[in-house]
Amino acid sequence: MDTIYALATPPGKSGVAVIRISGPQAKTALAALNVALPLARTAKLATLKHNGVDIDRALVLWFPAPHSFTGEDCIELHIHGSRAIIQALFSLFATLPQFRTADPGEFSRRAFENGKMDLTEAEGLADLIDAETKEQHRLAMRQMQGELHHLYTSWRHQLIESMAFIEAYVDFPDENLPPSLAADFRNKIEMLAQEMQLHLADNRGQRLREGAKLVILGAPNAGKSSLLNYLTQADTAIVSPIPGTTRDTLSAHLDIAGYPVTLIDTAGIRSSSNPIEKEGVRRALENAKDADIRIVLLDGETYPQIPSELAEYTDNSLTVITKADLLKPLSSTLSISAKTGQGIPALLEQITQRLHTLMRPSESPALTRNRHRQHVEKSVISLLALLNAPQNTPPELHAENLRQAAHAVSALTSHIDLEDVLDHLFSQFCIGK
Ligand SMILES: Nc1nc2c(ncn2[C@@H]2O[C@H](COP(=O)(O)OP(=O)(O)O)[C@@H](O)[C@H]2O)c(=O)[nH]1
Ligand SMILES: [Mg+2]
Repeated sequence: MDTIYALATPPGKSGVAVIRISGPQAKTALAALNVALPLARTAKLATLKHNGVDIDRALVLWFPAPHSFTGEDCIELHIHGSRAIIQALFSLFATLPQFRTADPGEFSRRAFENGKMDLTEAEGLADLIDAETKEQHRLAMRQMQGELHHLYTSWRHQLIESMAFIEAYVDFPDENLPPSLAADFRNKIEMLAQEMQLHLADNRGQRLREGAKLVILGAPNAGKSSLLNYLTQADTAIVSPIPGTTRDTLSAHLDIAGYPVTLIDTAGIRSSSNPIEKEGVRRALENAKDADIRIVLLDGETYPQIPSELAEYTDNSLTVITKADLLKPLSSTLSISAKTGQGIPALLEQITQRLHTLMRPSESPALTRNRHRQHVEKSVISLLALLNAPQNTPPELHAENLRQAAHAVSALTSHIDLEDVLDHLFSQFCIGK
């Protein structure tokens, strides 16, 4: 097994940088730097020195196996974040036997291989590093701390228990299950299948991880680009009094009340003979179709006329009148101004309500990836096959369905024929993680 090393902090200049070293030869790095092994898991200030040259004064930490992030012998060097220091250390490590630089995610992969975390916890860690908003952060923490691990492990135990129960009858072909036990057994499986189906029906975790898509629609000149610019606090889109200025879709990432949102500005909807504008309108309508939230803007200057092309999009959308600064106060419909900001807090409040519905995490653990969905679906299919089997089905067949269900659930957390899944997951990490 190679000993691997990498910068665990971002490259470049910084006050402090951390180098991680993991593997059976990790100790030799300290020997090469003339540093005596510190007490386990205790920070020690030391001068790193090689061939008589002082390289840095650093904090040195020693984590002997198995009590380390990877489960292997690990060393952390908290050095000054200087390119020259990093380079000096890396060129030294390159000369040490069985040392090499780590691949992306290799530390986490070793932690997984050594049983320090299961697959869902590793995914949680990846999501935690990628988290950009408060709610994503909370969700990733829950997963990293083992929420899905506990749920899926408990499912697996229940399935294995049921399997053992059924297999006890496989060896006695003349005996049928006593009816009361059979009912009990069915009940258990039914409840488990139901719990899995509820888990599948809740897509808030997945949404939160991926973010919601919010599309702004409206006639040309309604004030769509002005709203995008106002919400992003930047000149993201060109604003002009010329109708048809925005022809392509523009997008920006926003954090609204802790939820990740991709805001999309579109070309104004109208019939046009200009092929470029036509394409813009087509893209706008396509985006409108799979939007999680649609905001339809009605131009305050022409309100209450609603362009007929927009009528079919006002259902199920937030309908908002623009240019409120030019209007007398309106009571019923929400009106906003991108010039003065009036009405925008109320609009954000309505958007937030919808985001809560789409993504607010519940008490029960939520799946966060398609990978989870696929395995849980497989497991449910096997359980339903069991439940729908005819009365006189031999116990072997029940056992086989349970085995398949358990296999699918095991794949959620552990190492089962999924080398490609592992490669994919761990390669998404940055180097040093
Ligand atoms: N008075 C006023 N003018 C606005 C407001 N929002 C947009 N406009 C003007 O309306 C015109 C069209 O705006 P724009 O954002 O480009 O509309 P889009 O075509 O829907 O993207 C521009 O001249 C803007 O300055 C507003 O809230 N108040
Ligand atoms: Mg525009």
